[in-house]
Amino acid sequence: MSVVGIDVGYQNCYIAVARSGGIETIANEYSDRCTPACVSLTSKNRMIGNAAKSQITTNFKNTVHGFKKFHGRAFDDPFVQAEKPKLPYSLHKLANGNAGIKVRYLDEDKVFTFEQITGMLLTKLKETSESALKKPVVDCVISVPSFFTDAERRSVFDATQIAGLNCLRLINDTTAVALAYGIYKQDLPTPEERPRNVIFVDMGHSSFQVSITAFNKGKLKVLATAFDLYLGGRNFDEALVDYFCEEFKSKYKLNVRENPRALLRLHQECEKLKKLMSANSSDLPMNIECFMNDIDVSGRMNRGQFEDMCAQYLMRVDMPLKAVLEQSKLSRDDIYAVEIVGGATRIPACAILSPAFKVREFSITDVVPFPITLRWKSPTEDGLGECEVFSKNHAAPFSKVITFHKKEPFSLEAFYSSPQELPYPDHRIGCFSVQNVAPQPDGDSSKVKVKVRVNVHGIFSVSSASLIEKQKGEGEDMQIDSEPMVQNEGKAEDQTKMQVDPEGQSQWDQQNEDNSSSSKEGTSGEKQDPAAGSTKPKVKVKSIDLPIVANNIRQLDSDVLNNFVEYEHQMIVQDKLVKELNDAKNAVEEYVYDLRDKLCGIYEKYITEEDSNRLTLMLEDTENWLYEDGEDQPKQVYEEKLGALKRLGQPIQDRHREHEDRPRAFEELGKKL
Ligand code: ATP
Ligand code: K
Ligand code: MG
Repeated sequence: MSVVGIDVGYQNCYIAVARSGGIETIANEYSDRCTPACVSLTSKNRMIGNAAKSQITTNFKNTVHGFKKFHGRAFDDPFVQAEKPKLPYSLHKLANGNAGIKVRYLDEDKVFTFEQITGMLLTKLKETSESALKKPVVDCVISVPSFFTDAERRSVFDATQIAGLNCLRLINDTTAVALAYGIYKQDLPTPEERPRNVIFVDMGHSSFQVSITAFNKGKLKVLATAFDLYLGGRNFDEALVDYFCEEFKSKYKLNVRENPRALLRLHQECEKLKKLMSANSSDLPMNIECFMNDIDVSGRMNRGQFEDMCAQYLMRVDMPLKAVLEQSKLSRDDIYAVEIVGGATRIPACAILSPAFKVREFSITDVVPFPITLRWKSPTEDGLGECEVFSKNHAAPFSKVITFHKKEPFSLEAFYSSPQELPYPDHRIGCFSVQNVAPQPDGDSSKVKVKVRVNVHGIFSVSSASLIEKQKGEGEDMQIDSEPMVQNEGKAEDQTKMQVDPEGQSQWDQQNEDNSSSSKEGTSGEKQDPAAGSTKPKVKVKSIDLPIVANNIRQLDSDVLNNFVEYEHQMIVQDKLVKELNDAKNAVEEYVYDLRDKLCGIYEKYITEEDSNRLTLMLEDTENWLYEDGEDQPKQVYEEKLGALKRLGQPIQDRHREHEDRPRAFEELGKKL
């Protein structure tokens, strides 16, 4: 089974796969290595990717693009509200308060969540992978911005479920770039040597991300990440759009902003102009025919002028670069290189996960971008308290065990502890209730070990809890600490080691799960804790797993998610039916053109003039029918039409072939004699 790496961008998506010769980006049916992040809903089907992009200006109310940052967000979220007036499609407030979209689909008003929209996009990318690889694709790695919070990550993860993918890892954009950089380097410093520090800079369409990563042979460790959430290619396009809106207002008295279709066209033209300016410093024209009210518009722009217009954006590039240096406490002299990317360059990252392609073991340690705090309370006991469980830039994935002493069920609230730096309006992550906690038979508090974790996807959870039954003569464990104790479980490297075995499945995920399940033995927390490991005697204790009820903010209910999975499946079937119908219709059209050409060419000698004229007339009728009554017929009608034409065309074709074959047959016979 192949693992594909998918870079789901705000504007562009790329798929990479490891093949025997190296890593390859997969081309779609348009021979394009980049698939637009665009979904268009119509009265008959869905169009996704390139086909949807061509609908942006024609079916603008039902063509969804630029939606990546709506994942895991409330409708009332200030970011969503700020974007809303700029969108050609309608946002909708869902029952759970999340933002969704409202479109016409199959001639009905329909509301979709962004998990569903990204799910549709992923369905398309899955199909593209499958047709390129000629086998089913299920396992994938998806890149997400390093600044994505818990709710956003869970939302993207749900989208992968809807598309029927098995997401092995949500990898941070800049970490994926770092992995792609490091995996082939032969000259990285040995583990004993000072690491090589590299800065990665990713300017996408919607945002700007920077990381500092330290490399040694076989491993990378992200030291810090920083970002400007609202700085990307989009800003440059918008600067041009603003400029031309003003220009066309004064020059042609056109109010472009009031015409969504014209505005979308202007956006497309401005992006083209921007790209032209990257390669060309001279004055460039901007011409759009029949732009609005039948008016052709034109304007000019050059690189110098454009850079002046964008000075405010270019200035902002410095801040995140300074921030990563500051956080990592490195100076400019400690930096080996600065690698600048955007778009397709990052995706070779998936190679490491592919069993088909033997690569060296490479360990990845990422960071927790925002500090996470846990607060606990029980209904009656006092002992309300809180503790920062993951500091900023803490290694991830990572698990910790926290020991509580409790007589009754209690709940743990997780939240991001520095709201001022959080690019998300709600600092809560979720609430986790630890259930079935009871006092010991002698009335004392029970020892409850709770495991908290930031997993490979960068998602936080209270992943397990167990009650440790008191044993006689246990010594210091009998003491009741009033303060909960936090212990690291293992070194970060142990948690993240990824091994790729050439013939097996990608194992690192399992290995990670193994790591976590090993903590079910009561002593493993202590055993691996560097501080306590050597001094404490191993004691055999009885531990009972406790159920945890998790309630994460903005999370889809599991039955809702299951319905979405089912509905996606129905839509796939519907799209397939429409495709078969279109194929049947196209087959008629193709046959008409082909036969007509041949009647005046190679078939001329094999049909009487009278028959030929009659058949040509019939072909013409069929062609007209296709544009009129035959425009929208069931598949069967097209199949019958094609059958009827073939009954007339086939005998001519047969006579032609017979004639062609005859001399060849004589020749063969001649050879034999
Ligand atoms: P994000 O990372 O924000 O989710 P993305 O991954 O879709 O977005 P990329 O594919 O990395 O974005 O980059 C797309 C941006 O790069 C667009 O704004 C596009 O116009 C811009 N771009 C592409 N080629 C050029 C070029 N030659 N000159 C200038 N800009 C370009
Ligand atoms: K991209
Ligand atoms: Mg990107």
